[in-house]
Amino acid sequence: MTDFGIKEALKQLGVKEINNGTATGSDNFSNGALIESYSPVDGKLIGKVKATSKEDYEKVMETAGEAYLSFRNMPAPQRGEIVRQFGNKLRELKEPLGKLISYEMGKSLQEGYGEVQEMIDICDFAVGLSRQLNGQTMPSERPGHVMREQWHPIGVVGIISAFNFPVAVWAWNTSLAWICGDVCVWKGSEKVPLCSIACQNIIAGVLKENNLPEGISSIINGDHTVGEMMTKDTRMPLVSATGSTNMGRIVGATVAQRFGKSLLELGGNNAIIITPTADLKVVVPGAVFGAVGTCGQRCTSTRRLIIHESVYDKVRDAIVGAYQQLTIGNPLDEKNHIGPLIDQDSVNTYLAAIAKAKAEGGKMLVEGGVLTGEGYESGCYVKPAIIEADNHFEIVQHETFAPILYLMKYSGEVENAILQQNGVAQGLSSAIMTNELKEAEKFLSYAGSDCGIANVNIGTSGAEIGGAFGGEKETGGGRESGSDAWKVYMRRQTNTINYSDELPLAQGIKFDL
Ligand code: UN1
Repeated sequence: MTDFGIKEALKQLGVKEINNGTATGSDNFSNGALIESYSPVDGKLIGKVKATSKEDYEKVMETAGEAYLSFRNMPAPQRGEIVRQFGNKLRELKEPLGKLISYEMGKSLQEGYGEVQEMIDICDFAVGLSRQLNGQTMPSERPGHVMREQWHPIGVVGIISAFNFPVAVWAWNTSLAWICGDVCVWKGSEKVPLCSIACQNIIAGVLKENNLPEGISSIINGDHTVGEMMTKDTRMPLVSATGSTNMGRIVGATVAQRFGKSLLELGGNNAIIITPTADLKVVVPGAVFGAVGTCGQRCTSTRRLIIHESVYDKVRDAIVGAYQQLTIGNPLDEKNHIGPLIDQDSVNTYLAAIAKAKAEGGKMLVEGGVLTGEGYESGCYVKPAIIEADNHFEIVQHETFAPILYLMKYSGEVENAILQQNGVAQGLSSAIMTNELKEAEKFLSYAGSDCGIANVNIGTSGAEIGGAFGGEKETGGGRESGSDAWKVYMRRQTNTINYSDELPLAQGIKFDL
């Protein structure tokens, strides 16, 4: 049987059978237990990674701290040049890295390549930005005075990322942090540790070629105990964490306790509102890709369709029809639309959610279930399900990281749909399908969607790099990647400079000596 070039890809990326999971550039050290990485694609062991012990972590933080002291001296456009080279290496290695992502995480090969493309795009974005870390100047109320603000690097940035985007989310953070003059310590998900190893090998090569300290980029590996070392560490002024709301609640609280900053990108419960004038040609691919892409394991995955009652039957039938075309199987085989869920726990969560939705009165429109037989030996392949449900069902209020789509109706005006769309605890992504200008603008207004991302006539997932990415409410409030997200990786300093011979006080205060 073909291995779809996986062996060759691992070789090209320098991923071995046993890897040091604690690394700062060329200096690898790890004393912790071995983490085994099994592919959800075929259930086979891909490789092992040594977890990070407390002593390993201390070494990483020392190396990172030292690297920071020299890296912050490098002019920002020169740091941009390093990120440019990193982006070029990613272009060269797009194929093997995309394959590894697909094999270790289980997303389709196209999406694996897409993820590497997101890394390349953020590198390009960061290179341009490295000449635009601009502060403002302000007129002073005092004669002979100037006021300005400057943006300085913040220090050692901690990055915690999730299994579903094993590499892109790291790149969103790290490429901006680097051009800002920070150094990064990355804990990827212990479900996809080899993707982290591959990325670390790539950046370590670039740093070495440029004679730069290895501590500019480090990885650490392990479970939440390693995450805890980061959240409690006062040497880490910023922790950027992507993952579940439960994880974010703990990270946010722990980091806040020591007055650190956190950037949280947590769960979503994303809906598409489908109005009477919606164009089915756009609705069907938008909703179906949103719901089943990455096997429903994106934080931006479409979980709910809120459909106007006048078009409900037509939209439901079109979507149910499209589900019949979906092929589920090895994601490295490009004829398949959908790969497996990440692991057995995830399959159990999926099954429990379907059972709960049924128990709450949901009606199955497309039955789910676990696939068995040839090609499905890993036990992680499931059928995407569609359930007619009510927004207030407890299970609908909850983010289930699996391909389960809930359909619900609204009647009357778009405001009623917006109410349902906003009627969940999460606030990441949202969309409206309409050809009515007024409806679209209402949805985008202050009285419209309460999400960080609000789209018109496209789905909820697949955001581009240029925009700030993140959401409100239980999604955590952080913004990454585009727009002015760079500011979170820097500290702001306000300067007032007196070039006169007097010392007038602000607010006209007199203080004569
Ligand atoms: C995530 O699922 O954590 O908008 C990130 C999207 C992708 C990123 C998703 N660009 O779907």
